[in-house]
This record gives sequence, structure tokens and C-alpha cells, in this order.
Amino acid sequence: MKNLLKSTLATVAVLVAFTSCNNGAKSGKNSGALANNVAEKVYVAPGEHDEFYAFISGGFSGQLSVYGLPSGRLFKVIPVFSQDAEKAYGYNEETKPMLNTSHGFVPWDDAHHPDISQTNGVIDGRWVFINGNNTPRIAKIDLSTFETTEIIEIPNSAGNHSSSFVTENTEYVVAGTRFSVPIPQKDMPIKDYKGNFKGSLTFITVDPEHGNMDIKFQLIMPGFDYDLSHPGRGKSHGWFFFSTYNTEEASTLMEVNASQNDKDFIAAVNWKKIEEYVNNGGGTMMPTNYAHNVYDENTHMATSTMKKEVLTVNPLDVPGAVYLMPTPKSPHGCDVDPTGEYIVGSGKLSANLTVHSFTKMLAAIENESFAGDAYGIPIIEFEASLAGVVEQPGLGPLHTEFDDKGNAYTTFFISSEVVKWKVGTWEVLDRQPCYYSVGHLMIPGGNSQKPFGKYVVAMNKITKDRYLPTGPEVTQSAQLYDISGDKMELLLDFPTVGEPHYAAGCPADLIKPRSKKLFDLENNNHPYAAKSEADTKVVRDGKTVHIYMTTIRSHFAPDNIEGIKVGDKVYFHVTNLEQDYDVPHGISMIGANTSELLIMPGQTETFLWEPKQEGVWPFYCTDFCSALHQEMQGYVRVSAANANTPLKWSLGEDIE
Ligand code: K7E
Ligand code: CUA
Repeated sequence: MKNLLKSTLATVAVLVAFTSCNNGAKSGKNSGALANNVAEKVYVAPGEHDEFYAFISGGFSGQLSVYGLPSGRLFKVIPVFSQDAEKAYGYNEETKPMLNTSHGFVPWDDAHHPDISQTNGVIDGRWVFINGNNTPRIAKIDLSTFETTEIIEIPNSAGNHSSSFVTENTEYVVAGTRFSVPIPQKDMPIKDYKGNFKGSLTFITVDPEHGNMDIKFQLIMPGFDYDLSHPGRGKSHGWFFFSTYNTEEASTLMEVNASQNDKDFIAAVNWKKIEEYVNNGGGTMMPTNYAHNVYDENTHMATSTMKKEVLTVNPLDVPGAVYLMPTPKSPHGCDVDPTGEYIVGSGKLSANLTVHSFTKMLAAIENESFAGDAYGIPIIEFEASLAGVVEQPGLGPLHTEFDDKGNAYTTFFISSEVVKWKVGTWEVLDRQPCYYSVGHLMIPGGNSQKPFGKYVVAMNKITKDRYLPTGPEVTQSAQLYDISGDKMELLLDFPTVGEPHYAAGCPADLIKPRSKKLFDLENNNHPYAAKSEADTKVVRDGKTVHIYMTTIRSHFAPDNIEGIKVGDKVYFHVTNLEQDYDVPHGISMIGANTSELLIMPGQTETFLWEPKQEGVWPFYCTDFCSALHQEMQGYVRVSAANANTPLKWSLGEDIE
């Protein structure tokens, strides 16, 4: 995003200078939050709960953070495409397979757009999906456990950015490529990009009961950059809209070469039509290679499967399925209003916001009001689908969200503000500055038929002087505005983790009652679980040793182990026997080349220890779990590789 915006900045450098000064002036004493009793509006008294959850992406942290609104309090950082030593995600043996890809173990990604599952066009609080841009992946986080439970890699994609948005019954989570590439990948000259590179738009089904993801088909499109997307809803349910830039199909010096065309496109995809085509045997199976990683809540373990083929669809084979709506000028955001009638294209380099009408688009298709085609895909005449323009609302528009009163809110990166405008009349109603240079914004339920238009969260790209300095890198930041009245009101600045791109918000009541309190020990099917202290043991298999260990306040069983040798591979399989809410235990072993474990009640987790030195080495509980937490410790005796020390383990007695 930052790079993308550099080109915008360069192009309108003069205006930047001008508006930056403006911001400086606006950030003075009258910046709203001091004006009246706004503190009350964000104050959540000790012990009280927030009204909304906010799931804010971490961008290059590869994580998703969970906040409360209106307080802005941080509750949890969920590792998705990253290793997290706090929770052992990506470090323990159970979750390592989650980060497997066709490129091997990839413990990082760039996570941008969370979106919550929907039923009948309304968010249902079951799952949140998020995209990994860099090594294209879509993840699913289960909102009963707040854990990443599935990751599917997207083949034939690169810079998976117009992702991961869901249709109104979560029929699909959709992932579009940002970069076009050779499909299938092959060794070829970069200068032959034009006409040869392609962009894939991937439709992933979501099992309505269990949420399991599966790639249904990939639409192989012309070699543009597919930047953002949103589903149709209500009357436009069955369609999906994608903004594009670089319709010039340039492959170098993009900041100039991809800004030549007066208009790029919003691609309108009738996925119901393609689904029908595919269900009737249409499409071409293409050999490929991608990972599908699934975490099983009962075995407490992830498995990674490599898939070998994907169904591709050539849009020309499904007449009437894909159209292009000209949209000025390198549009970024592609946002659909709650009624499904209006599609807003935010041309980064355009003076105006362009709004298309779904009804007019259908009429234009019916009347064949076309202005040529691109690689055989009909281009709808600009005026034919145009609903209206918001005239000169600000500089550098990026993203739009909607409230439940027919208003839209658009962010402007360059003029650093949120602008409220009326859907249908296109008049600007209000504007509020952001500190500074806002990217996305979020209204809870914003990508649905039913937004909860009480607050908007602006996620900013630049922080500068808003917080105490912390060296060259200042905290990332979001701002909360009250939008319940005619005028927006700035309520709160709060720091965020990583670089926040998009976010998804949800009334707390949708999630709270379903939140899991513990894992049932009886349903623990982990192959190395010890479900009672009587089941604990240590088993040697050549140079591999499996320790079946349990933990309960305030001891490990066993806590004395002898007969381990230098060069062994020792697996600690630790089951937390607790069946109480909020009583995890941790464990760590001196010299282990991995993180601690943090084991939830009823769960089993595993870490690997490879002792390199003889001696008697301690392990201990890492989570302060009881008054006798500090006594929660044990010893492993490590003998020379050729020693004859017998394998023994015990608790509460001396090893003979
Ligand atoms: Cu505008 Cu990646 Cu959605 Cu960032 S993107 S701001
Ligand atoms: Cu268990 Cu501390």
C-alpha cells in the first residue's frame, strides 16, 4: 500500500504539500476530542464490556488483532500467517502445518482484509476470513475459539489483494490476484507481459455447517492488476465486483506506465452464471500445486494436504458472465452499498468519486450499450452504468463504507480525511480530518445489508506526533468517530499492531455467547494425549523419545525424567487436565529451539527438544497459574550419547 501510494503522491506532489500544511493547522486545539464530553462516549467502566468487537488486520505483521469498541482496548492478537511465541502458533508441532505452502514453510505474510461470515446478508459472527497477499493464501479464524483453523493457498495468484470478501450467505470467499503472472507459471521474458500474463479471480466455497473451504473455480482474466473487490448483495446478489488498475498492462515503472489510461475498469462477474456453467461440467482442470491446511479442534492438530489441480474458467466460454465498467482513474476501493444498487469506484488519481448503478448496468447489458471489448470481454459505455459522481470530495480517495441511514463515508489519503456523503444525491454532508493519511475505514457490519452505523474506525498510515515517540517507528494508529448524528465526531485515538489495513466489526452479542470456555478433555483425540496422570509415560523409539505429560495446578506429571541422551529428539506432548475457564498452563525447556507452549484446558500441545549437553536440565510452567505456580517445575537428566542410564520417569517419588 505504501508503495502504491507513493506514485499517487508523486503525481500530485503540489497538492500534497498544500494539504499537509492544512493538516498541520487542523491538528491544533480544536480537534473535537477536547470540545465536549467525548470521554464519556468511549469510557467502558472497569469490569464492563464493550459493545462491539473490532478485528483489525496487522498488515505486514501477518496477524489479526481483536479490539473492543468504543474503548479501543486490545484483547488479543491472533497469529494467522505468522509465528507467535506467545501462543506457540507456528512453533508447536500441532500448528506448524498451518504455515505450509507449495513454497515450503512460509511463516509470514501480509494480511489486509478481514471479513466476517454472513447469513442472509447479515454478519453472523461465526468466522472471520483474511487474505495473505505475498504467498497467496486465505485463512479462516473460528470466532468460537479465536484461533486460525484453516488456510488455503491460492494457485495462479500473486499479491492476493482483492480478497477475502464473502458473499451474502458465505457461499464464497473470494480472492483476486493483484499481480498478473504467466498462468500456468513458466520461464518467459518479462517484456512479453502484455497479452500473455493473466489475472486469476478465485471463488472458494465455504461449507455452511463446518466452514471448510475448497476452491470451486478460478476465472482467468486479462492481465490487469485486480486491486479490491466486494460482493453484490440484495438485488445484485450473485455478482461480484473487482476494481482494476494497470489496464495498460505495463510491467515496469508502474507509477507512470500504469497511470496512462483515462479510465480503468471495475469488472462485474456474474458468479452464479459461472457456478451453473461449472456445475454442468464446464471449465478446464489445470495441473497445479497448492496447500490446504486444516486444524482439527478434537485432535488439536493441523494437517497439510497438497492439492494437484484447479478448475479454471475462460470468461469467453461463459457469455454474459463478465463485463467491464470504465472507472476513472486507477480505482482502489470497490465498495457496494447495503442495498446492492451502487458500486463505488475510488479512482486514486481522479478528482471525483465514480458511482455505478447495478440496475443501469443490467439495462446497458440488455441494450448492448458497449464501447468495444478487452480481450473479448464487453466494455459497458461509461455513461450507461453511471449512477452519479461525488464532485471533488477530497484528494486521493481509497475506501468507502456505509451506515444504515443511506450515507457513505469515504477515506482520502492525500487530503487526510473522512468525507460523509449522501448515497443517491451524491452531495457531501460532512468531513473530518484524520491524523494522518487514512487508508481503510470500518463501520461494524459495513460489508453487509445491515451496517451498525454508530461508529466508524479510520485506520491511518502515518502517526507522527500523535503519541509519545518510540524511536524512528511510531505506533500504528486508528481513530474512532461517532457517526450517530449529522456530524461526525472524533472520539478516540488508539494504537494498533502492525499496519492496519481493513477491519471487520461485529456486535459483541453475536460472538460472546458462542465463545468457547475450554476444550472437553473427553473429546481430546490427540494421538499423544495423556488424559490422566495414570496415562503418563515416556517411550523411547530409537533416538526419538515421546513424553506423554500432563499438567494441573500445580505440578507436571512426570516431573523427574532420566535416561535421555545427547542427540535424542525429545517430544514433550503436554495435556492440560484442567477443566476450568481461563486456566492455561505453559511449559518451556532450557535450550529448546522453539517457543514455550501455552496449553488451554483440555488441550494437548507438543514441542521438540534436542538436548546437546549432558546434565540435569529444568523445565517449568510459563503461565502464572496458581499461588504455587513458581513450584511448577521439573528436571530431565541427560546422559552421554553412549551411556546406559535406564529410561525412568516419576512424580512424587525419587527415581531409584
Ligand atoms: Cu487500501 Cu491493502 Cu485494502 Cu491498505 S489496501 S489501505
Ligand atoms: Cu501452571 Cu504456572
